[in-house]
Amino acid sequence: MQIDANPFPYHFDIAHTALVLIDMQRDFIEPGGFGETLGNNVALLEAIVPATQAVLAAWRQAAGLVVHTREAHAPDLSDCPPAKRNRGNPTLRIGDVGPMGRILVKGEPGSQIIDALAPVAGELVIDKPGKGMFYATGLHETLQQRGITHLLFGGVTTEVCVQTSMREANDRGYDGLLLEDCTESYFPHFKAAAIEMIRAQGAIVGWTAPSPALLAALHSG
Ligand code: TIU
Repeated sequence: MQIDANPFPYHFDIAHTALVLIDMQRDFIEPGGFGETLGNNVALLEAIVPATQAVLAAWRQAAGLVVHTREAHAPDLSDCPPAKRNRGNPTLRIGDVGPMGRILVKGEPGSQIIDALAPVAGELVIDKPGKGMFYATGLHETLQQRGITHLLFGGVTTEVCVQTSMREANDRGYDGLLLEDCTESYFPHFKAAAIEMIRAQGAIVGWTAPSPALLAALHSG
């Protein structure tokens, strides 16, 4: 299968490709979570939900593997480096109680994937303590066991957890493609810059494409 992508076409086989949705959890997308405690306007991120829903539905229809990640720490914060918790001057720190439960803690309401993109049986759900999806998660081994070589990315935020995960994936030998309208940042110019730097220099980190290009590939089979 081929996607009309930048900087050149992206070839993939559904059986060896996973759709990875990064951190589409309430903590980043709804008021009262981690994103807002950092001083961000979270409203911007909701705009990608319809396009991401359409991709998820089409990918499920095609029987492709789906991976959902959440940035979430153990309740005792043993996997949260003090440097991460103590940095800056947020209104609430990781582990503190906010309007959606404890900020960025596993099992709390804020750490749940938003309803519109809720995981279903058979999909992988990965809690990660870092920005990148491979750090301290065991995900590389799981994907290798399943024969996954290609990764299609969406999620938030583009230049933080999505870009870090794409770079980690690139160094591990995966061919990654970022779905441009299924990712967003609190800073639109950071999103634009991340997209440009990913696909520069002959896809130095990976490919990018608008989601209709993926849907067209799936429909033409
Ligand atoms: N702050 C910010 O842009 N992002 C994060 O802290 N985590 C993710 O990107 N998921």
